[in-house]
Amino acid sequence: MKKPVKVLITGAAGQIGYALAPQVARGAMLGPDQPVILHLLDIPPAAQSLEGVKMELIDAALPLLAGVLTTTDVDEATQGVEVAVMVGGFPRKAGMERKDVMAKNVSIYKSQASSLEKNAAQGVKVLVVANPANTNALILKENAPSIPAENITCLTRLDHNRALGQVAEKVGARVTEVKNVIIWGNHSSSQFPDVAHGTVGGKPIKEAIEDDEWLKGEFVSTVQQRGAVIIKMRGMSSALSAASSACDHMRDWIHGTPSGTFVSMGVFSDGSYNAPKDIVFSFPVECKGGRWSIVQGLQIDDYTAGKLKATGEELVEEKALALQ
Ligand code: NAX
Repeated sequence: MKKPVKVLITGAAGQIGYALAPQVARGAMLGPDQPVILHLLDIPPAAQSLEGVKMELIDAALPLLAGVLTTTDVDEATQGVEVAVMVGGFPRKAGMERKDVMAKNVSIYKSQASSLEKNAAQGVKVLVVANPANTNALILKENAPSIPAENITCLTRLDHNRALGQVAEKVGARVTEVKNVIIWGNHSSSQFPDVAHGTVGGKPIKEAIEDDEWLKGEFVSTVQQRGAVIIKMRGMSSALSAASSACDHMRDWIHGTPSGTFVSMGVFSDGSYNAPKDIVFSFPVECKGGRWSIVQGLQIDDYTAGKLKATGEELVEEKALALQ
């Protein structure tokens, strides 16, 4: 039996946490033979609910679950973790300015960054889910200088998976037949879902669909606005799909992407494809040996370049707001 891996989930009493914890404990993130010890963190008002989540995890008798720690103490939660999924954050409430929400999250991510830096296992891999995901990840990186920048990422895999799903639905294919879509930029409505390099059943998506108007119009806006539509339909934001995508993100990062397949991850920008440097930007990446690398050499037309510029500018603006 392998040694259990300690996995931190912050905001674990929330919607995504509730969906994510059992998926991790069933091996969806680290593999079907990898035991885990879950470190579940939330804030004091959610402490009782967090205990309830722990009780359910015990009741589910999950074979890979080697332990559950529930706590409202950040330093206890980050102790020895090899994987950290940062779901906790401050939501935007009615009447709140964007900069006020940002300030709240900056302060959360600063203190959690310091705690991870102090207590996490060397080589900890961090995935930020909480919004504004790219900028929270950037704040975390800035405040945990001893954690390598390449170990800090944010979730745009849900948007990527939404794009795969839309293409599959449109052509009536299984989602596994759709490959190499890209989400560029911010996990916000400025993101650009791009199918120019994607295939379905081995055929370029553009040839399989032959409807440029749909690909440039409805497809893009459906992926960009999907989160808002789910809120309208469910009365709550995406949780099942966010949790599932977080597992996909970490699994591919750790175990690798299949040869010739790339996925979208929010990673620290090196300026590839003219994206601004020193922000967390979603790129197409390949993963091997526990490391990601940005797929290079894709042809970018003027239309796409304009979309990348716009989402990059939004991220630069967010960064300025966060650093105020
Ligand atoms: P919930 O409000 O259900 O849960 C958030 C949890 O975080 C709560 O239990 C809260 O008590 C806790 N929390 C707040 N401050 C904390 C702190 N300082 N330390 C630890 N825990 C803290 O939200 P949920 O629906 O689970 O969404 C969580 C986050 O994911 C939100 O920021 C949301 O906007 C974001 N999302 C990001 C997505 C992505 O693709 N990157 C998609 C889904 C989701 O919208």
